[in-house]
Amino acid sequence: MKIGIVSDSHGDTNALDQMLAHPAAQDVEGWFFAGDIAMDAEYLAMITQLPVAKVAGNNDWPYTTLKDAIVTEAGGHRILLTHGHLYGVQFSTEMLVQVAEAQQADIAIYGHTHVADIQPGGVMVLNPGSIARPRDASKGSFMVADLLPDCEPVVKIIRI
Ligand SMILES: [Mn+2]
Repeated sequence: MKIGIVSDSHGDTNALDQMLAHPAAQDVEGWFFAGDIAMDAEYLAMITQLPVAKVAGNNDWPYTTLKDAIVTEAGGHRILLTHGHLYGVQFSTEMLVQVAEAQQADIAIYGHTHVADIQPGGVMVLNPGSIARPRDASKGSFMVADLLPDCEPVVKIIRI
């Protein structure tokens, strides 16, 4: 199963449109949105008509009913999705990994830092960066990941 991962669009639906027009996004079967801002996840769901897993970011507070973290299954994997600000991701992903392990998740997706990140391991840690306000390059980024049961996910960072 191919999933798309995006975060921190901060209301920039043009950036989301650019992402959706990218060749790498064409065969995505479902999206993971790691927060900031919640309305953009709804936009994504409306435009794509695909399932969108979503959580609240720090900029969504207090105007959202979304959860801070969810665990969901896709492609034979168990995935923790969170914005990450509550787990101190700007300093370290250690707590994020601990929370994922406690939930028997083998993938942890976060956002908030606006810096794309892939850390292989018992819990694979993924941050798609920011599609709209990148801090690690001039162009925004998102990810696509191929998920097959009992296989290490194949993850790509895509710049728009
Ligand atoms: Mn944030």
